[in-house]
Amino acid sequence: MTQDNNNYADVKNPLMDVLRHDRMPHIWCPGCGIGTSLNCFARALEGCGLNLDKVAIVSGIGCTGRTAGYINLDSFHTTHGRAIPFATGLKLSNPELNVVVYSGDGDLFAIGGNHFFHAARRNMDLLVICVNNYTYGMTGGQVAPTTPLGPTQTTMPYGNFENSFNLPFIADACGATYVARWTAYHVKQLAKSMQEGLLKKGFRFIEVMCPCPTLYSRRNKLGDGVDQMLYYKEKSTIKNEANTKEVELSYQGDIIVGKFVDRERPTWLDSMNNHLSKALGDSFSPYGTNGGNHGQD
Ligand SMILES: Cc1ncc(C[n+]2csc(CCOP(=O)(O)OP(=O)(O)O)c2C)c(N)n1
Ligand code: SF4
Repeated sequence: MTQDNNNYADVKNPLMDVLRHDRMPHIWCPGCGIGTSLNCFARALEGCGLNLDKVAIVSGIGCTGRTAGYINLDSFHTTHGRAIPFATGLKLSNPELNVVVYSGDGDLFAIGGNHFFHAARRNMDLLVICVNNYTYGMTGGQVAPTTPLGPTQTTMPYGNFENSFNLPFIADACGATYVARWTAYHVKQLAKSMQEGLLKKGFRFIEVMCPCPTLYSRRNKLGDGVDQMLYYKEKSTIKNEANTKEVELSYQGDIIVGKFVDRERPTWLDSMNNHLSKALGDSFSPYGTNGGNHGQD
């Protein structure tokens, strides 16, 4: 290292081992929060102690969907809205894998909403990380199921009049074992939460609020990525164990962040094995029980 001469050319980015250098530069706009969220995820991977050969990441389509291509894990960039069913197949065909779904709010809750509900209901053993930037970034800023009442979008030129989803409440009501929300401002808490999510079993959900300065903020005259970070800083309150019914978001309103749910439920595979062992006795061989060590050696 030659730091004395202020020459940092030889300094290795500490997260480079977790990223695919050959895929850089990335496609994200200046001030976009997706990269910040991915930095937190890379830190969580580095610190979690899992064998990364047994961790896989699955994304749908969208700006957030590009994450799968930039992270140095076995990664899959699937079709729009289908990250969860793809990840379910991956987990069930190789239960030793720790499978992470990383995608946008449009991908996971519009076209992919049905898959989200059922995977959570079944307690499929997946960590789902949703970047919520309130919009369909990649396709030009159409209204999303998370867009709050009020702001304009390309498909809502006079302001959005549709009610939006409260994502932690949906995840909680459908039975997720872990539910948290952070913003791109809360990098330490987010990285810790992602690490907890990686190490827990069952259907785990983390919402990450991120600025989309190019489409959402510019269209609504909210400034750039830094202005949105200031908004997150000033309007967020940490409230662990908050009632998820009460964490609804509104346009530039207060934001409740924290770990809202942390509970135990048998995963889909555990339930199937228990049920069929009881029903069929010795003629049934439980399937995938070493998936219990969940990405550890
Ligand atoms: C079946 C199908 N329908 C629609 C599209 C177009 N499409 C691609 S990305 C996207 C929206 C992505 O929004 P979001 O998931 O919020 O991700 P962001 O780009 O904001 O990160 C849409 C509608 C598609 N690729 N495939
Ligand atoms: S369009 Fe929005 S979400 Fe997509 S990379 Fe740019 S800032 Fe990020």
